[in-house]
Amino acid sequence: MQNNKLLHKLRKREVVIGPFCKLAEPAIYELAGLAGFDFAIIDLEHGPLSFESAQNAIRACELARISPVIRVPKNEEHYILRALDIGAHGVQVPAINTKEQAEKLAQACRYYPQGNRGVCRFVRAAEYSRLPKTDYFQYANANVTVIAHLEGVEGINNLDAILAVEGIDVLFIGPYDLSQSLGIPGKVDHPELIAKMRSIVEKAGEKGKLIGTFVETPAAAKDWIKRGVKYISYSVDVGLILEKFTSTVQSVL
Ligand code: 3PY
Ligand code: MG
Repeated sequence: MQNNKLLHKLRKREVVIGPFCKLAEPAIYELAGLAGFDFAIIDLEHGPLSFESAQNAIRACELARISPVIRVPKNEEHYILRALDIGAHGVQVPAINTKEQAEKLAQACRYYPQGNRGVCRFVRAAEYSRLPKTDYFQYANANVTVIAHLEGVEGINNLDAILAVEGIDVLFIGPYDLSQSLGIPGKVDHPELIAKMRSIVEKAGEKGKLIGTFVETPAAAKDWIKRGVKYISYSVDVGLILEKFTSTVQSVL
């Protein structure tokens, strides 16, 4: 695992920023690195990428010196171990609603004794078996970043229990799914949603837990950073390209 910029900065409690990415093209990840992002989230929940193309995206991230994170489709051991085996520096996992789901996630990301991640060292993350056997397992446990999405009313109702689970590095508020769960789908600026998000951020801050969320404007990013959010997922590769394409056309014609 090279250039783990994400973990390095989060351990110092510095703010990190990166986009969700739905494109498989390795140049996107090189561009993200050149732009100065800390990480890119390769989206296997909503994006069309396969694990094979995600592996190439990870290679591009490493060359570009940003941390590849994979958002897996769901909280399932098999997805998580494949994401980590191909070399993701972290996993981001949707819809964590209970303490038991959070524990299952934390354990799926780590080998014994912290967890029960399925074992194979003939994988990219272990340099295809070149890394010494015992060192690899310890190294992998110490260097993974586990990001749990809190994005439903059930999760908010269980917030205290979820915050107490060891091995969740970042609790990530998904405003879109949360808006749907609150019965106001897509209204991510709705005062009720913002109030809920602020109270999660405050509660997590009191417990010393790192918090992340998704933003689409610099103003929103700055506001959440001011409130203590450290993991800023800023928009989506395709959305950022569309925004720039559109403003370019509009500025010329
Ligand atoms: C959500 O908003 O639901 C996400 O998962 C991230 O944008
Ligand atoms: Mg979501």
